[in-house]
Amino acid sequence: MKPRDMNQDWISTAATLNQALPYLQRYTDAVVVIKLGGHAMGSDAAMESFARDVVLMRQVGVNPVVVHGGGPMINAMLDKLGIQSEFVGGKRVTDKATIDVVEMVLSGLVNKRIVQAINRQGGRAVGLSGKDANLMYCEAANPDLGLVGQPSQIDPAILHTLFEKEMIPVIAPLGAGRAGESFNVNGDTAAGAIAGALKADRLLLLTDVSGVKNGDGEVVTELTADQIREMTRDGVIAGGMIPKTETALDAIASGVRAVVIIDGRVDNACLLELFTEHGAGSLIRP
Ligand code: X2W
Repeated sequence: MKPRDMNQDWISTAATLNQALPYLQRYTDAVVVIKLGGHAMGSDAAMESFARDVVLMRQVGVNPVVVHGGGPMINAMLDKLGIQSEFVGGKRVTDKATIDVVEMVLSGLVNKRIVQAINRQGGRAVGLSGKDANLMYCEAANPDLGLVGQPSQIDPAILHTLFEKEMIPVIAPLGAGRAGESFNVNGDTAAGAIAGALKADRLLLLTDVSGVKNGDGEVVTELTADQIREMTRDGVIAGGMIPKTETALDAIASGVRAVVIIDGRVDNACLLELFTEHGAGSLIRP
């Protein structure tokens, strides 16, 4: 039953919708690539909320693309199977036994969990990996890392086909090798390469930090690519933020209009960024 009393909550909900109009208009037909990391998909409630955000985007005419990770889920399965795993420079050293587990976990469990969550909210999500319709070919990133792939050729045609049908692509970061091998691609790297090939309007990197911080530890809401390079040179950007900002710079160099590093733990982080004046996290532009 609809509540009849016009309490403050409902009035502010209506006002929020009203104020969203220019943002909704701005993003009609926009391509928004969202990287959902394994750490950001903890509880079923968080997944449900994320799925609603994505379905809402699609409902108002945005073309969302979800590229996911799943590092913690891969770790759990490798543990169960007694397979040792190590990371070098933020990438998982991947041998033949490991890639089989990576593919099973990402393309199987994680991808289908996201697809199902979106479809339960009324969307039409389609699960893919980089292997489907030649979406992402890779080369070995570094011989020391084994089957870790660097995307070398992206064919986004399948994504445009899905956009035309108002379907939501959900992509597991595995790539095909020219010799028939499978490559494990870091989720951020895959999201950046796919966003670049689509010349996306936005790449949203959902993380578990509140954004890029300056020397005083405050989140910087807007940065240029040059500022990112300077802050990296000065050691202000360091550690786990470096792969994110590198992905952002690569994506911008290949034609993505802006990249946003946002805290995926905040409720409705994607909506806050796209459809409110407030924005969220750190916006990086050319
Ligand atoms: C990652 C792929 C999953 C991923 C891995 O094997 O863990 C490499 O490291 P998150 O949750 O986004 O970290 N691949 C090469 O990126 O997951």
